[in-house]
Amino acid sequence: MGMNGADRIARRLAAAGITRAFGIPGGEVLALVEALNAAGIETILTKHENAAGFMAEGVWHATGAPGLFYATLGPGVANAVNVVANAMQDRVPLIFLTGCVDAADAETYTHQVFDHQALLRPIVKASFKATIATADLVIDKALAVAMSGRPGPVHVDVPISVAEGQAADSELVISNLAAASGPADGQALDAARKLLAEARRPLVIAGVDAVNQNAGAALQAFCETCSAPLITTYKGKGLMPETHALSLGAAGLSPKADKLLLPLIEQADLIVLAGYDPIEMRVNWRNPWPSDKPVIDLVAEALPHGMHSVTHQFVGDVAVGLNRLAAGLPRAHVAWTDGAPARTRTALAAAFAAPDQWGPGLVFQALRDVLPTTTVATADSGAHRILVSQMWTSHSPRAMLQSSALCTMGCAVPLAMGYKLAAPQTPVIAFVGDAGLEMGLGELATLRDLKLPVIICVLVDQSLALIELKQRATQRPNAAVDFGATDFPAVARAMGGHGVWIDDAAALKREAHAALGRDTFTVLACRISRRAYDGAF
Ligand SMILES: Cc1ncc(C[n+]2csc(CCOP(=O)(O)OP(=O)(O)O)c2C)c(N)n1
Ligand SMILES: [Mg+2]
Repeated sequence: MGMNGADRIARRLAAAGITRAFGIPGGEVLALVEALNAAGIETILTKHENAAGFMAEGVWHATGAPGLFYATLGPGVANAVNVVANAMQDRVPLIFLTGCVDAADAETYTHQVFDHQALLRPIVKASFKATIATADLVIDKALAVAMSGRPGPVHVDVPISVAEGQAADSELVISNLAAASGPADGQALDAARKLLAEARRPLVIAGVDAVNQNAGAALQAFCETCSAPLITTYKGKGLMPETHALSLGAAGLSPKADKLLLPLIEQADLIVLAGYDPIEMRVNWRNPWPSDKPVIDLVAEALPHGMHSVTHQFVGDVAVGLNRLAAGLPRAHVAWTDGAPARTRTALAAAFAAPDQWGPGLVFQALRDVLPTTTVATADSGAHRILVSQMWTSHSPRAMLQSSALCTMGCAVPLAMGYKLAAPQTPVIAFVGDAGLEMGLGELATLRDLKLPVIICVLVDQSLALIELKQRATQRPNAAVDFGATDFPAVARAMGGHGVWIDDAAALKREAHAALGRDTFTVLACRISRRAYDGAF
């Protein structure tokens, strides 16, 4: 029996290590769904295409293979726009397969038909349309583009006649692009090494490129060799264990953290940017240092961001770059003899210590205390996310997943689901606001069907707390930010899980412990007051 285009597509995806695909089929992708399963890629039904994309991202974090999701033509594609934009901004390698009508039909048939590629092009690294001769070839190209340099989403539009038409494999198969290398010997590297050797107050800022290039171990060795304190972005949390004496935790969205960190940056006589991509950072991180500050920038790909100045840039592998930079360093490098980084670390710990009374701070602290250090947490978008990102101690990279560039709501639960599906032994908790959970509530049914014991901690304040804070801070009248109470425990039960109201830390710890041993999902509905985040971050 010959192979159709869908089979050739599926075979290439399976060869790349992909084992799961998420989405909602329509008639136009049925051949693809059949072929994916035949190739050993399990197709998982979700309730919304957007959540499908985030589940695919969760699988990527757990396995290292690019995420795969699909949508049918028209409304399916339109529903996925948010997660595609997220993958672009948040540097996630996602392959997005869509079904479409054949070109000749599109000239005369209009029902559900629009130009998928035109819609998606501004928010993908590349968009391909498969033809019968190139169905497997475009998949190899898509995989290479999605995973190379700074990862991101790639779209492949598959016309029905291509998916269903018979053809032989194309001869030409694109191999993966060459691995990134580090800075070459030469004047530029010598100059940077000299700067580092002479620095007495070096400081390192690391971000998502370092995570995607697995540069954590090299980063820690570099910081220790140079006695340099480390600030990460939210995506960079855990690149070095946040319990490490040189860790100053994460920054990006909290003015309170910035107030302690920016003065230390000012004192630094050298800044080393290790895979730091400022797309995660808010306005305090625009020009956070003067343009004559010595800055060595190790980055996966050049980024024309204009967010800050650098004096020495090296494009390539961040870990190799760090190793090569430090290789020139004399032993027993002495730095920060006045102990300023340690004082900043102490001040940060005090600023984000959980208060004694019940509220979001105590929720995050209590859960961090009882959940294993191997736990993977996800966070949605909102006030809860900023506080939990500042408070949550990450022990390893990719242990706190979130949308910190696009900052979309509705990501935390499906990210947690995808991760848990691919790493069933790992405890997984999603932190989400009440509005964010309501935005994606349908996926609780998917959790039920997949029998995934994910823990969902929802902060119930009947408020778009982050937006309400901004509204009040700008002296605007209260409007469109408050909403009513949802009985989340009842919803959880109705959708096949377990749910409980929580009003104190002791009950929270007890219920979190019980959730770890349950074989279905648990919603911990933490009831907090409106305006509970005032002054918290
Ligand atoms: C899809 C989307 N819509 C709107 C926003 C703007 N926004 C950012 S935070 C937020 C409030 C979210 O409320 P909730 O989920 O209850 O979290 P809280 O701030 O209360 O912790 C909103 C509306 C967004 N980031 N994403
Ligand atoms: Mg809320």
